[in-house]
Formats: sequence, C-alpha cells, structure tokens
Amino acid sequence: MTPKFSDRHLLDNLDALAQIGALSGGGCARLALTDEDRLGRDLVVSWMKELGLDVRIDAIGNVIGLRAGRENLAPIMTGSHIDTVRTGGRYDGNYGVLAGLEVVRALNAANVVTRRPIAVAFFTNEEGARFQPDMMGSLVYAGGIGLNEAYAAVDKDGVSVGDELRRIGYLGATTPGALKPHAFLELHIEQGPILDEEKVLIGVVESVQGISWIEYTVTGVSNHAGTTPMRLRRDAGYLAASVNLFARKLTGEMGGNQVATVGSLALRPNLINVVPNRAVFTVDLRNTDEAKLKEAEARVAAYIAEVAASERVEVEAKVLARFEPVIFDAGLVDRVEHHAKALSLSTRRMPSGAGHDAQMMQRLCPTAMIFVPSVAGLSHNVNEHTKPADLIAGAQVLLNLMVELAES
Ligand code: HGY
Ligand code: MN
Ligand code: MN
Repeated sequence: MTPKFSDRHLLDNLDALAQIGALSGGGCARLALTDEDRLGRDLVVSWMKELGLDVRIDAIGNVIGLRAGRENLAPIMTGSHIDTVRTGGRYDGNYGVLAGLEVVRALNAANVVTRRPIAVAFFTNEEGARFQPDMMGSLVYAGGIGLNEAYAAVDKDGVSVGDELRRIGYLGATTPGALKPHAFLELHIEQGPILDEEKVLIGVVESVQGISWIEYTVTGVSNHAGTTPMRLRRDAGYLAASVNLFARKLTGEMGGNQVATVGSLALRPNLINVVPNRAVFTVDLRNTDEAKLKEAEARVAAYIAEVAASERVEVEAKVLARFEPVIFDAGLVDRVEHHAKALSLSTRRMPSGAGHDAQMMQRLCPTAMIFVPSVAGLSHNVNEHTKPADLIAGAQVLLNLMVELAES
C-alpha cells in the first residue's frame, strides 16, 4: 500500500518557513549563509529531528536527514535548497525539501521501513546570489570543486563562505559526498511558463540547460558630464549598457533556447553629472545546446572587445560559473513519467531552464527531476505561486517513486 501524506503539514511548513526572511507579497529572502539562512536551516533541522531522522551536516554545510532502511544500502535521496535570492518566492527549493520530509512522515505514519534508507537533503548556496558559483554545496558534494575553493568564495563585501559557515554554526564534520545515493530525485517548481500555459500538471524533466556566468569590470575615466565632448569620453557605463542591448539582440538572432541577462550592474561614482569611470556587471547566458552556448559566449566577448577598443576602456572578465547542459538518467526519467501517469496526472517532457542541485547529483548517481506548474511562470519574484493541489500532486509522485526505488 503506498502511503498518502498529510497535505496540511506540507502547506503549513511551507508557510512557516516562508515567515523567515518574509517579504511583503508572500516571498522570502534568505541569502546563503546569512542569519536568515541560519534560522531557516535551524527550523528545517528541527523538523528533521521531529521525524526521527539522523541529521548530518557536512563540511560545506549541506544537511542530510537519514531514515534507516531494512538493509544498510545506498539510500534513495531527495532534496533541494532552502537559500533564496533577494526577491525569493516561497516555493523555489523549499518545496522540494519539505516534500521530502512529507515522504518520511508518510512512511512513519504507515510504519513502513523500506529496504533502502531514505535521505532528505538541503544543499548550501544553490542560488549563487551572494556567493558564486551557484549550486555550490551540491557541486562540492559531487566532487566538482574542492572545499578550499568553495571556502574562499567571497561576497561583494569580501566576506568568505568559510567564515560565514563557521559564523552560523554550519561548518559540519562529515565529508561531502561520503554518502553516495543509489538514486537522487528533486521535486521543484518549474519557475517558467510552460506547464501553466499548456495546463499540464507534471513536468518530466529530461535535462538542465548549460549556464555561463561572467562578471566584467570596466575601467574608464571619470569626467564632467557637461564639459566633456562625446569624442573624448571613456565611459565605462556606456560599455555596460551597450552589452545589455547587444545580448538582447543576440538572443533574437540565435533564437531557440538562447537567453541572456545582465542582472547586476554597479557604476562608479554613480553620480548624475559624472561620466562613470568604473562599471561592474554580470552576463548570464544559457542554452540547452553547448555549442550554441559557446557561440553566444564568443559573440558577447567579441562585442565587448570591439566596444572597449572604440571607447578606450579596459575590461577584465571573471568566470563566476560555467556548467554544461546535463542529461538526466533516462530510466529514472521514464519512472517519473510512469508514476505521474499512474496518478492520472497530465505530463510533458521538458528541459529545465533553471539550474538545480540535481544537475550536480547526476554526476554521482541516476538522477531525475519532477516539476509542478508555476502560475504565470513567475519565479525569483515574491509573487511566485503554485496551486496547493499541484504541490500535493507533485509530492505524491515523489512519494510513490521513492517507495518504488527504496524497494529496489
Ligand atoms: O540561477 C539558477 O538557475 C538557479 O536559481 N540558481
Ligand atoms: Mn531552485
Ligand atoms: Mn532559484
């Protein structure tokens, strides 16, 4: 008999977690390793302990709650993240972690001990909003970067990951990745408009698109806004602004899945009557096709070099994150589709436009993702919303699939 779970707990816990770093409009802000993140971590750890999970914190602050199985085998793991962006919604990441806890609650309520252990995890700094790269905790877990490289990452104020982990009390003792799952599942909101527009209930995620994050530092010459003729300007802000326009034009020319975002831009001295002598901005490029992503990167770099020469400014580029597209395990993707259809839920196969911890876990074990619709495709926005019935449906698919895998 496959256990059903209590809808109330999932919705109530999502609500309770969203109160930490609450934003008007219903979202929450818990940037990685801030005090808000610590409070969110403490709350979820307390829920893990209430459910009888053996809670382990690893050396990059990933937290794993383990439920023993009948046999001491590699676990079936589910998880996501509970850190958010500054304009975070309440479902991004949080939903997958809390639904994982509901899988445990349902098994406890049904007094079911599965053959394999069950693990529920949240990973450190998935968002990459404060420290880069994103998916940092799962990347360390999967052996993608070393601990020291992760510890050395600093935010805009020069504060490091290592110091912040220590400060909030989450620099744990276990070795990241020591617990290698037999399979990994991540339940997540789509964060895009496809399922909502097509009125489909479950996204069967086959892949995650490639991600390129580059920070550019432009150095020009500050000058008087009124007296300096245009021919004499070395305007750092002009280059930054023109890259944004170029990137938008480039996506139109390339078509397909190519997207481009200049998400952060800081000018100095940032005054109305001074030609900026410094601009620091980021370019986020993504594509499901690695060759096309490389083409987009090359065209942006060539454009920047051209404008830098004509504007006589210096440009320094720093790669903040670069991940190739990831294809999930085909057999596991099929099982996601099977369990959704077995619940008479409409499905469609799709790539993920957003990055996720699952894309790192696929390096370690067969991995797949389950999407539920985002109303109007909104995410990284306080008005992010998914209908309660859709949240419950996605969690039931997760539960049914995990029970099947935990008996394998
Ligand atoms: O940027 C992303 O796709 C993820 O939210 N870190
Ligand atoms: Mn997320
Ligand atoms: Mn996110």
